[in-house]
Amino acid sequence: MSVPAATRKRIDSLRDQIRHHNYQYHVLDEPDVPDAEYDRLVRDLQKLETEHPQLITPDSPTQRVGAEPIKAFGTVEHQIPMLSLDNAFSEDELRDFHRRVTDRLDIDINAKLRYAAEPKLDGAAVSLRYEGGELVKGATRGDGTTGEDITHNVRTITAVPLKLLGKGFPDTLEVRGEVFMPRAGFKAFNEQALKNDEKTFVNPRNAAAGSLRQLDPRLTAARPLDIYIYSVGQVIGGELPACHSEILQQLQEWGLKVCPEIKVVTGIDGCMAYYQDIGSRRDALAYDIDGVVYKVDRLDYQRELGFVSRAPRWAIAHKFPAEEELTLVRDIEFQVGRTGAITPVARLEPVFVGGVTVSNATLHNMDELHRKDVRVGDTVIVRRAGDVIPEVVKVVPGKRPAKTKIIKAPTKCPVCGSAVARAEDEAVTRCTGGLFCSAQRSEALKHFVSRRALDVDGLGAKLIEQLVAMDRIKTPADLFGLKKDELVEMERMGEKSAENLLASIETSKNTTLSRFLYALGIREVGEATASSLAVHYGKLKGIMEADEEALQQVDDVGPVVASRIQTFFAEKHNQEVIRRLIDSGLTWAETEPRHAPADGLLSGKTFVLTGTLSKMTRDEAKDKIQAAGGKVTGSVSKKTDFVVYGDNAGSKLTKAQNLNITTLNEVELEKILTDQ
Ligand code: D41
Repeated sequence: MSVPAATRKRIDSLRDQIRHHNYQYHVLDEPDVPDAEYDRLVRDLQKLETEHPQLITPDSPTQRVGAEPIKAFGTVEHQIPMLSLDNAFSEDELRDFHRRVTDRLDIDINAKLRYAAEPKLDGAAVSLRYEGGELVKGATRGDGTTGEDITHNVRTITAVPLKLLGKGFPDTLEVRGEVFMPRAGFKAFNEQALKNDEKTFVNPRNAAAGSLRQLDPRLTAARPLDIYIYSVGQVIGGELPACHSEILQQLQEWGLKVCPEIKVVTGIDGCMAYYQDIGSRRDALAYDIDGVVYKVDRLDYQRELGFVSRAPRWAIAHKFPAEEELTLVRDIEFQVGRTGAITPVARLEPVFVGGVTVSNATLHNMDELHRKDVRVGDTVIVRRAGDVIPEVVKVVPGKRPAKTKIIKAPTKCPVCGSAVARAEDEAVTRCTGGLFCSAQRSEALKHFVSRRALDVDGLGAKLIEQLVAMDRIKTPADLFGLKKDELVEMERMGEKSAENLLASIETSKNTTLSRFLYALGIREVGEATASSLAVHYGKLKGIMEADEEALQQVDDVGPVVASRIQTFFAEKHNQEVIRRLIDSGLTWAETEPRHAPADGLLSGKTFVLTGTLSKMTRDEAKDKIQAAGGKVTGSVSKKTDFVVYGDNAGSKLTKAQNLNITTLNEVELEKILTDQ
């Protein structure tokens, strides 16, 4: 059957357009058409290909996912070995590297030698082979000489072009890079796996490597994988630029994805500045990295330097401090928090981990302590990642001494001796002493003055503990009665710091309703809820007088939170503290309430939104429902009246169906918004 030339042309044009949009979206991160337009192009192409299957080519953008699993992995010989990287664990070791490089090149150690600096991704190294611009082979690094054929799986990674863009690329172009799973995708994947009772991954690196080792490409296609290309392997029939950084730039123009953080720096100072900068932004990156890599930028220098035993002399990985280390548990003690929560804490032999010396690590709660079976005398793995509180990950069983001490749950508060209690549905044990317990008082005060609450500068933990211990401060209101002469009497308090502290206490009096509510430390009322309450009511009085039912009209306030808020403000003691705070001059601007209309079309109705809506965003849908008096909550329960679902709706929709709750698609939602 012959195909009209116009149809062939249309198919080619659709493929080119789709490849271009893929490139904009996945490689440059600058989508240039709305999703709907892109989807339309793909559908048009799919339709033409179904009508003319003889025109389907392997490099068509519709052909990413093969239909059938493969039986076993083939092997791939790397024509040019995939080298490994040497590590530097300190600035000194980096300086040694730079000295070796400049010595061998016989250039001045202080000459402005250019390095390409890039983040070191924590994923799986792969090789991609393009022939005539078409992706023909994908392979794992393996032992550097032989890897596994994972062509069927790399094809499913949307950031991997099946066909190179533009022209001028070599006949054979083999590139190397790191396949990784961005943190958000990793989290979502694990959450879904947990729900489905399926295997979860310990970290994004294992997730990336595991996903590439699937026999069924449909499984790999469902994993949120991404790639950054960081070097070239075999090149036949074509020329590349003379610098590593320019090669990467060229690869990007041919449609390959390169890390946007790559920078050319000069000398050791340039490397160190880059290391500090990336290190400080590490937590904000979308993916895990474990260091940075520096590569001598000039290829003629690279050739001159060569390599030793599988690692190039012209590159080095400068690692961040390890986030996990081994150390000894000296003791296990219990800390009492602001809400009375009693937390077991391991006192450790100090150890350098995650860039700081750690001597305490949380064990979270009694259940965790028992599950991990941590005992005094044990050797444990401690972990400190980013700004997260250090925690005990697990015991090293082989290192347990003959004699260990097992810690029992406390039967009374270790600070004030009050009884302890544990709510049925909670993992934490709490001290029932309330503000009788000095630990709870201190912690409540620390929270009250913290940066995101009243933000009082210069009132540290030690000072608060002293003031509480001497009973000088019993409630936050006492803070505003502090005098200079008594402050000067305190440990490590000079005249100047006392004056500064009083000044910042004074400044803190000018605050916002949202900060004030957050500062009160009502259980379950974090910053987001405090802010919702402030917007909804505008005035403190409204909140203090609201009953539980009314409170539940506020965004994200469910029955539990509503009850906590109501109980807090019903307490005479709390009312008294608030009155005294206001009397001492605490102020904020009050606004008009932004209640949902009580007589709206949807008043009294509770909605849950799930899946991807196509006509409006979830936020827009929420605004519309609220404007009509309805309430939008996050989880489906018997109290939910409607569940609005879009594409890829998950467990919330299933739950709604099980509970016999009315479900609405977008059209049906529009309908009840206008004419119910
Ligand atoms: O981000 C990485 N993980 C990364 C790995 C990177 N940015 N650059 C790398 N460069 C090389 C050389 C210098 C040998 C081309 C690497 C790796 N190698 C590498 N990854 C796994 C083993 C070696």
